[in-house]
Amino acid sequence: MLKLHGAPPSNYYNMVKIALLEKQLPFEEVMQPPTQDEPYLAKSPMGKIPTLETDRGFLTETHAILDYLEDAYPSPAFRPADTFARAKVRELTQATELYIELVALAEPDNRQIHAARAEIYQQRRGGETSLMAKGIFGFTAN
Ligand SMILES: N[C@@H](CCC(=O)N[C@@H](CS)C(=O)NCC(=O)O)C(=O)O
Repeated sequence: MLKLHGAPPSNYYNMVKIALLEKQLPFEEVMQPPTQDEPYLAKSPMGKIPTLETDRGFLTETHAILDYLEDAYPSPAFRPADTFARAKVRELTQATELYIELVALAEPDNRQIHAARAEIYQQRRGGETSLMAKGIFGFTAN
């Protein structure tokens, strides 16, 4: 059975979860905050979420996962059959990620986010549970 590793506060995680639900695929959710700890890095080389566990191995990067689900389970289809319409859908999703989601995260005035991220990475280097796991995701990895 497919297993989705990650946590609901992540928009990326929710994109994959919605895809799985819309395609009515049986899957299990494995609560996992982002972490630089082993053994999660063996599943997700950047330590990011989401990760999809398949019978052929682990997949990361949301768009790669969505492409895989669409190709492996074509019905019901997310992407229109028409090539131009399909590109327009991709244009919308990619623009949303690049110019809205990522810009919001990188907002230069948002010093608190930058400070928190710096602390998170510092803690990871020390091998402690990350602030992100405690504060944002509300739980720690097993
Ligand atoms: N490019 C990745 C981005 C995923 C991502 O940034 N996820 C966040 C949670 S919303 C994360 O794992 N952050 C931890 C980190 O950046 O180390 C994807 O498309 O899946």
